[in-house]
Amino acid sequence: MREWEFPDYESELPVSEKSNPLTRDIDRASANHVVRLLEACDAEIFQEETGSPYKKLFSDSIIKTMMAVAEKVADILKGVTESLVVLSGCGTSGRLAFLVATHFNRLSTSVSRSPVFAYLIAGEDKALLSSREAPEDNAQLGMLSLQKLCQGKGRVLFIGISCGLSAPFVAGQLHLCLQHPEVYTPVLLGFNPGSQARYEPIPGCTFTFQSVVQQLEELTVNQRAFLLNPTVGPEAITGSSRMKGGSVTKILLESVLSAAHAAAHANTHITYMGMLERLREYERAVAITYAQTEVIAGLVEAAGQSLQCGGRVCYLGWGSLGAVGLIDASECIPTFGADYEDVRGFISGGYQSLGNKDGPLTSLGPQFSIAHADFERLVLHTLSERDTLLLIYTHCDAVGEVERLARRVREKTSGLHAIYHASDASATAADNISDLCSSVLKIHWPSSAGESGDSNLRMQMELSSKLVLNAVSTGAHVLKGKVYQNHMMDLQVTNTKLYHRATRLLQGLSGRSQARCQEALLGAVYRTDHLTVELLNSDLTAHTLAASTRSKVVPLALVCLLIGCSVSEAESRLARQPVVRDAVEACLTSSTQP
Ligand code: S6P
Repeated sequence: MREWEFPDYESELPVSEKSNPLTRDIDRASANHVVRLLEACDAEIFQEETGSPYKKLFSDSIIKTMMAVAEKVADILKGVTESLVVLSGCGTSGRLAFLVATHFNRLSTSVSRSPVFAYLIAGEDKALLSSREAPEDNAQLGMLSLQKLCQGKGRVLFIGISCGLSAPFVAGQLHLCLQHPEVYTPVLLGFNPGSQARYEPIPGCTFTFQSVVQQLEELTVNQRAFLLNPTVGPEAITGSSRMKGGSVTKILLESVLSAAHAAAHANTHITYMGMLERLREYERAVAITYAQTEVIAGLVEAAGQSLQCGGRVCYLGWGSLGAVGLIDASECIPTFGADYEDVRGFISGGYQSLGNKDGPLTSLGPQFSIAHADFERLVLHTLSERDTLLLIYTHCDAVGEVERLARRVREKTSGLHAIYHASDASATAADNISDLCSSVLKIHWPSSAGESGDSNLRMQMELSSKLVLNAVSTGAHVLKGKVYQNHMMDLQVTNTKLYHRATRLLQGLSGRSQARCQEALLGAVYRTDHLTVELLNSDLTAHTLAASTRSKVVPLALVCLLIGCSVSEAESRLARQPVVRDAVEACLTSSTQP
């Protein structure tokens, strides 16, 4: 058994919020070591069940549930009109819902079938590209958006994704499904045991996530609801479910939907061995990716240097790999308190290639300019040697266009790198581009990879790119000192989950009571040493809303707690020591000295 699997290891926390013993010292690791630690954490995804108290990805019950859900999807694909498969979630979970739904709609269209997949994300399409953490708390919004989407539909298979079994937005939608079983069949996807689902009351609702899960569990007996919740171990950076949680979400959804697609359109059967093989393909994709640890570490190092000296990291991706880049970049804002310009994604063809349902969002502001043309117009002329640029493409993309852009970037900076996916046959095709780059992560996919078709190979390349980019953006922020031990110190406190996580972090580091830590947190949110009774009594939503306009809330609160100083004194201390990890360490040392 792993240390975190013992019942007394951080026993009050669900697995998704525990800190991973493997990465306790990740804040002190070199780029190379960071990548090896991430590899070790990702390996837990495929850990066998033997000896563990938890259900795992390869557990019999998980494979069988995947098969049963695939059968339901196949029925819908086989052509009942007025039916829909809805994938929904918040933050990364919603972004992956988008990525997967879009992929499978394109696949349906390619075999002349109508698209039946739809996605919902809390905060709508804006949230695909930017941080929108507050709507996650809104169960009513979840219900309304599902109701609106499914108006007039006779049958809906609803797949709600919440890695931590915690998002009220998704709980509301599952609740709606349970109220209308004649239309909806609910599926819940997440990575905690049902007993660890969030039990906190949801304002204005009679249900909690936990009560919804209990109802779902009862219905699983007759296959009127499904629960897909293998445990994959705590995240490398505590609570950062964009990492393992996001990867497993992608693996599970794609395995189920591709089995369903093959059953509906190629007359294959959904079998136990077939499902197992799909999962094994992803396990091999992860191994193929991490076989290149050294090169990935080089990218982490380069990106880390850029962030440390005030430079930027830009991902220039093609096709769905561009979308993977946009997603990774958008997550740095809430996770590390980053600015949108620190890590930024661009996709060839812009919104047309992204395929989001609301179309172009460019008018919403500069961070919504996502096309390569925008990059050339707005960013290219500002590049310098401080910046790191990553080209992300495959042998199937417009290699001539990749070369053209590479040449333009190279005129400005030598910080150009490439992530290039190639099948055996085309492995040497891109040498002109390699010559322009400081380093090339060339991932060769054996012809056996994606045996079941181009679509599967593409999805594996996406996962592989996700792992590399997660390593780059996480590793770069670790090197920048944004992580203390394996905790994100500068997280945004913009919803209740993050508020509670921040309070726990403050308790753990300062040893003060929950009430005292909440006071310090609120002091930092409102930048005051004198919290009024009115402020203390206002509800959490008001606090998380106020926090959305503030930076460095958690580090400030911690300094106040450890030093016993005023908020403004803490602000000047942090200004003197901008590396958050060093500031925290300095305060911890001085607070333990007599
Ligand atoms: C996590 C990411 C968040 C989560 C979101 C949904 O790294 O920044 O945006 O995806 O909070 O979490 P969950 O547990 O409902 O999937």
